[in-house]
Amino acid sequence: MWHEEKLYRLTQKLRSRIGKRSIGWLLCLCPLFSQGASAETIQLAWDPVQDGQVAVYQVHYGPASGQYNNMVDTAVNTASIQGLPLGSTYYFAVRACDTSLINCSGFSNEVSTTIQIPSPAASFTTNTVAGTAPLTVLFTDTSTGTITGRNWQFHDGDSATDATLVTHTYTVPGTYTAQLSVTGPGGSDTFVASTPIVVQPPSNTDGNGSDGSTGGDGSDGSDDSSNDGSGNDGTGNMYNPAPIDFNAHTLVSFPGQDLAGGAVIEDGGSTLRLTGNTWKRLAYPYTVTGSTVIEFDYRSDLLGEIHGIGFDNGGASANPARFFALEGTQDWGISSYSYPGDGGWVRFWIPVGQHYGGNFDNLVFFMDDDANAAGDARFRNLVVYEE
Ligand SMILES: [Ca+2]
Ligand SMILES: [Ca+2]
Repeated sequence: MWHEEKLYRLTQKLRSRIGKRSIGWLLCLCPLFSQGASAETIQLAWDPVQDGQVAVYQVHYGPASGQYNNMVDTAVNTASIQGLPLGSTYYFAVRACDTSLINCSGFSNEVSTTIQIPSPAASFTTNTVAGTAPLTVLFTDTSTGTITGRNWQFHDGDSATDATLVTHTYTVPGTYTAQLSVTGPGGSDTFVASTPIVVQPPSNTDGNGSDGSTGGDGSDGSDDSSNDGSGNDGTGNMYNPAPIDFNAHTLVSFPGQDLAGGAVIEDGGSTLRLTGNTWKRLAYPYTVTGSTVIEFDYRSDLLGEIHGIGFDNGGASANPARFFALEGTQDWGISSYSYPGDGGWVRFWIPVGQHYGGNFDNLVFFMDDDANAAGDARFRNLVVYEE
């Protein structure tokens, strides 16, 4: 008993002595939080204590201020703490101890941080990037991160949500740059395919006599290469005559509709741009048959009431059964061919002859926007041909 009591007193004395000396240890816990590849890993650093007695630092931490229910030891003045729940806030304080781990300093200042949830990174792959309409493409989501929502835009007017495997069929020939947007608790991300999907018209093997006029294709080589070149010229298909040179045509106001803004010819004649509330006709005598196709690049930067194109024979009124409405806030015209509305160029392939036929005098381009006179529409590399 005596020995035990003596030992106890001696221990208390030592503790007291070391403990008093330990009071002088001051720790500044620097709020150096960084998150590594594994986002839930937190790095901490603090000023070292310049005292030979200090053998270990204890980092105490927990999900509430002053309530530290976790602790890690380290011999140096930094620590890496792993496995913290994403989105939670944690509080940290450090103290220095001697080798006994009994004699320790008080806690340093407390610091806290919220464990950030990493933003998802969107990406996808496709099983093909080219083919003949109708072209069915399998899209596979390869995004990373925590994802709670997906939005697929195929840019032919169709979209899909949520699924990680999506099959989409492009029925209208053209060049489509699909994109996937993902969202999660850490944010959102959008991935735009680096390689567009080129959908070619159904192969034309009937040796249509009108193809002989396609000798002029050379003049549109530069334009085609950025849009539908791989679909058209690459295959040597002769379905595509030279596009309209708008500079070679006279634009005529459509009665009662050509009210604001105007028409500008761009790209050396290959593009007609309408702005405001503008309708234009140009003389283009053509007999629309069951095989007639009108094909063009289209782009809009500002949405108006009706954006579109069609044939007509003059006159004072617009017949909605003749005009294709590509987009707009007004429900008017043939709306089977839709622009996705993202501001980029989209190739349209419209089988006009499947909607109407007969002899026509004009092509009509319209950018109707009576309310705001603020629309924008561009038509480029336009061709009319027999399929
Ligand atoms: Ca109008
Ligand atoms: Ca209108």
